[in-house]
Amino acid sequence: MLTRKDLQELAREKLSNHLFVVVSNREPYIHVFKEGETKCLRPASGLVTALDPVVKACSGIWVAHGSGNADKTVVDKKSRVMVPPQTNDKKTPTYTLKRVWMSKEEEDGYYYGFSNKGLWPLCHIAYTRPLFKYSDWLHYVNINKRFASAILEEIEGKNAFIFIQDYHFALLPKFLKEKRPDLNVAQFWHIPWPNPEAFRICPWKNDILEGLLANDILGFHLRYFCDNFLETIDREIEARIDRERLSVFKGGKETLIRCYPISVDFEEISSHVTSEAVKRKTEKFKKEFDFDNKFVLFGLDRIDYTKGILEKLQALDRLLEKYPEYIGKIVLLQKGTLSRIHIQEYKNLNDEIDALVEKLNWKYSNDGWSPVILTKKDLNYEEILALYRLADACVVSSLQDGMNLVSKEFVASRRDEDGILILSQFAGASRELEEGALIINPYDTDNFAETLKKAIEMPKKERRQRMKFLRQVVEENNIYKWISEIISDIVTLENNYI
Ligand code: GDG
Repeated sequence: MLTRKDLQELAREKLSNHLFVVVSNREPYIHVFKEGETKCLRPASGLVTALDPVVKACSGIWVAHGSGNADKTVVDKKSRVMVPPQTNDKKTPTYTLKRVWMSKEEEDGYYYGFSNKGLWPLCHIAYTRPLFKYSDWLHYVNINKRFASAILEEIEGKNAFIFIQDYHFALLPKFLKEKRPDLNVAQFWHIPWPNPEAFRICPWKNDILEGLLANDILGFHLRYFCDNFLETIDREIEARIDRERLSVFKGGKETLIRCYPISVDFEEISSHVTSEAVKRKTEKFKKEFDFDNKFVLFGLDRIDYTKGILEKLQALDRLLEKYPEYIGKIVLLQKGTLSRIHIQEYKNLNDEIDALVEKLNWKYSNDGWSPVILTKKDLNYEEILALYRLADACVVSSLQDGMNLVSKEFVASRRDEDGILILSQFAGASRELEEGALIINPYDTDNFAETLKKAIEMPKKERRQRMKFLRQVVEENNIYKWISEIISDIVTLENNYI
């Protein structure tokens, strides 16, 4: 099992001659005005957990959109700030966060528009129609160019590895390589890659594919997404595909297509659950919610149409309809994290979820009991861990999901080797976790309801066996393995060994 220390050593050893640059839309530290002061917050994100130690270990640079309302007040003339803020002992390693600015109009076109009304539904086949607007596309192109300029400014005269995150930057590799063909550029696409039939409707599909093929390595969570990408290339552009090497040659340049399943910091989560802070939160929740003698289902999702929250509620409805003996004995605690609320589909979904919860609670509630507790309150890390530990089962019912970190966090938090994972077959995580989890098809309401029943009735011994197995898988395939494999491949590629 690889640890944070192994990763830091690998980064120091292999990346010492290069500047390591991570690029993402969301920043790892955000400055906000709060209660009359400027505060530096660390957004809860699996990506930050994975990449923060690497960037620290090699004193690299992280380039991201400066979205905090106090972000501009703390940066230098080149929009840079050292993070994390130094504590008194001054021993914490730091790195440079370079912020890229954009107007509301640009953010609307690049982020809400092309990225999230266009590419997000295009890549997740969840039957929400993608929307392609030329004005959004122009903003997307311009913001990709702006990120390229910001990066090029920082790496002038230096060797660098650029590690780009996600679908917000499909054109960035090309803009970088046009100016600096010597750079090593890798990109990780955190969402699925669809089949060629689905992808072909995008009006700017060739620009996107050519942009991505400027990478030296392009990573996906699953082999299935790599295969879809290669199929898409085969159908859409002139390029040679080497299926054995899993690579594409275009204009004399090779791009390796690789699968790296993302994960979580198993060790950290598994030890943090026993902390006093998590215990205090657990006690608080036990008082707040009446979970005594109830089978507790827990859901933690961004309110997004890909996450299958309505389908989860429908399955619970079916269970109670078919097996009324569970009325009063089961409760679903669903945390819905508000997301992309400027987009109409997300607003509508939020309303539909509220209405369905209201309907179910009206239909079944008795003696002060209701089947669903829906909360949208911000939860901190300790609160999330406390809820994972309080649950009998964690229910992930995504209609499509690149990986799904919630399922892996739940497993990592169950140091007690108890708890059941109910997992959609359409979440990338199901490839690794199918043996220990109860696998569902969220579109099949009856079968989903039967699976909930199976979970409620599962003997303790089987719960333990399954959880033990799941924990071995996540412990071995942790976040450090994910990033170490990517770094090793980038380095090997540079030495022309692959
Ligand atoms: C994309 C892909 C892929 C949620 N609410 C709160 C909170 N969270 C945290 C969870 C988890 C993360 O957010 C959600 O990660 P997921 O992987 O489940 O989903 P996406 O946001 O859609 O992520 C996905 C991922 O990228 C990584 O590649 O797995 O497939 O769609 O860590 O714990 N954290 C806190 N409060 C909340 O209220 N603190």
